[in-house]
Amino acid sequence: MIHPTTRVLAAELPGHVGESVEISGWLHRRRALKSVTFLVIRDRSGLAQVVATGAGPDLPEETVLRIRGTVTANPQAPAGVELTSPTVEVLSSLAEAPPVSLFRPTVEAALPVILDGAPVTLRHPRLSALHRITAASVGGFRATLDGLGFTEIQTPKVVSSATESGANVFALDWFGRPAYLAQSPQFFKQAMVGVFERVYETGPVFRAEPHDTARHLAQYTSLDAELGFITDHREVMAVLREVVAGMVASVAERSGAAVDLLEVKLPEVPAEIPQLHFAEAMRLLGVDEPDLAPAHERWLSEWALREHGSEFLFVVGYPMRKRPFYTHPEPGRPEYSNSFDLLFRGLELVTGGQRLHRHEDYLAALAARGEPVQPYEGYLRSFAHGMPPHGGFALGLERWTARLTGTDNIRRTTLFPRDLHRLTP
Ligand code: AMO
Repeated sequence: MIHPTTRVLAAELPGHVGESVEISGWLHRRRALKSVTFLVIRDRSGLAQVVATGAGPDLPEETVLRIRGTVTANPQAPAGVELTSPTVEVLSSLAEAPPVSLFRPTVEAALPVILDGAPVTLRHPRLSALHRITAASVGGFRATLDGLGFTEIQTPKVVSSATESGANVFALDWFGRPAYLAQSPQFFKQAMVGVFERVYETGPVFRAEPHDTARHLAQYTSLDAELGFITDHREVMAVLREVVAGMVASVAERSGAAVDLLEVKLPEVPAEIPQLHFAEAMRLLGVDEPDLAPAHERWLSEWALREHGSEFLFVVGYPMRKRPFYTHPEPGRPEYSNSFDLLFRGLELVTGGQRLHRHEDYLAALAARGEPVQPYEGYLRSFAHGMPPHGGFALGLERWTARLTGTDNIRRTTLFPRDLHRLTP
């Protein structure tokens, strides 16, 4: 038998004025004045003020408490109510003090202190707010694609061949056989187009990138989608536009308090996101390179804002030689591809495009790159058995929340980052 909880959340207190209620949470802040003691209690909904007469219980901040008291209106209290005449029960006392003062409005500690202490430091409302926004974003990603007839899938994270390139894979021993941590669900999501037509996945991917930058992790969360029966990459871009708009709407709806706390300026997603061909981008930048450098991405984002009033920009038609072998070439200009990146506030957020879909095209593409067919046999079966023209994209979740919230380093939008130096906590 499940007993109905008698617990009232901090945010629900204004609806209970005059009643005796029970709240539970962490002691966020204790302030003893001459004749009264204020206890601020933090739960998943927010903060509640409790007023005890006299010295009140002398407990350290972060003690876990259950408190019974009377909900009393007080215009000076946060949300206009406070709990008076409290009885306080300790549910859990502390073995150690937190590494940062969680009650201060902002966390001034250096990034490594925050990351090392993640189980505690993330309790700070400003730090947990970032992750509430992430959760709302994933909710929006799912809801949008569910609405467009996509099926959610889960695919293996241990694989037998590299998906994106031979470099940057973590090798491991799988019962005596070589195996790798998956760099992306690319092959599986394509194969599942052959089953479901439209699929998506949210999950971890692994890149053995030795870069020590503010935008690279060795494990990140990839929001992937793939759809069949497209004409070309432009249909994929149209779906992506809907997905991004759905994510922004979900963030506003499901994590409004976090958005307000962090004073996040949510972007407008234009009905049609402006786009620029890679060749044109090179001309504007006055360079001739096979790929965009981070400084180029920043410049192009500023250009899109200036010229089109958009914080998003599609760069399409990247050179084939910089894209993976499954990429579909641009008809009539085979040195370019039917691929795109979506830039958001100065950073590459999404990569996607149209894929090859004919078996013989895959065999030719692998041969042209001097790659053996054998490691890709499982993948190539989909194409041997008939696949529609298809394409898809992958959005880096930690980058998304970082750009959305103006956060300087994607380690701050990752609960437990894994990078060149970091394997704990
Ligand atoms: P790509 O390798 O460009 O494409 O990755 C897609 C998106 O993932 C994010 N990203 C990263 N985020 C954090 N740390 C990293 N090391 C990192 N690397 C990439 C970026 C990037 O835009 N299979 C293709 C996608 C597709 O075509 O569907 C792929 O994985 O936001």
